[in-house]
Amino acid sequence: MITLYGVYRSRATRPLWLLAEANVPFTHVPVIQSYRLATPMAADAPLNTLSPAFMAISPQSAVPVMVDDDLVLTESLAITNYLARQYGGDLGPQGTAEQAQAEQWALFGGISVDLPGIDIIYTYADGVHETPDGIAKINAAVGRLVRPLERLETLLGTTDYLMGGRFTVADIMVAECLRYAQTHKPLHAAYPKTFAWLARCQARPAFAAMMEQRNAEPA
Ligand SMILES: N[C@@H](CCC(=O)N[C@@H](CS)C(=O)NCC(=O)O)C(=O)O
Repeated sequence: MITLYGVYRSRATRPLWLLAEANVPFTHVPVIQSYRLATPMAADAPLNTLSPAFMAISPQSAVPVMVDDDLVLTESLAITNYLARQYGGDLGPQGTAEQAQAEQWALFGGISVDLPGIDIIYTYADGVHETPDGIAKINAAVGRLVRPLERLETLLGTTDYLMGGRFTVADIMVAECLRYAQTHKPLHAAYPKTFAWLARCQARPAFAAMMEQRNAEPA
């Protein structure tokens, strides 16, 4: 039985979207990030990333975490890949070459796309995107995205999806990493095929269902 720890307002969206696509039963434990609480160690604090009960499962003190029988996994993209391979049918890689490609897309998303996107989304969320510092931060993040987005733009000129000509775990992982940068609209005009692909992925009912749960959580 799968247990997924982590609120929807976290990188848990990656495995949560996959689970919704695959229609797999699981137990959801909405562990919240400690930094979002004034007193995470208070006796009446909700279960959070510093709670001893959670740290007993994952001393790294971050979400998401997945437990499936004896297997405990941290890292959202490793969890998503595992779930796809184990329970995802065609969403998962078919054969060795696709396994390697799925790993490649996980690393691509996690290393090249996720953190510049985080810089962008927090700059907007903090309301400083029009200040000189905010503009500089966004420009630096956009600069780090040039090579990965050019790569996606070239690929998506030849195929509708990242792997195997069909929607897969690779699309979920990279789309969720890119969602953070989506806030910055000039990127849409600069990389139209990439953002058309993102819109295609986000038009899926499982994405909408996942986002509905996310939006229902307090910000
Ligand atoms: N690379 C990790 C990052 C995990 C991570 O930073 N999670 C954040 C939420 S998205 C967290 O749990 N932070 C907890 C804290 O700082 O207290 C992954 O993708 O799983």
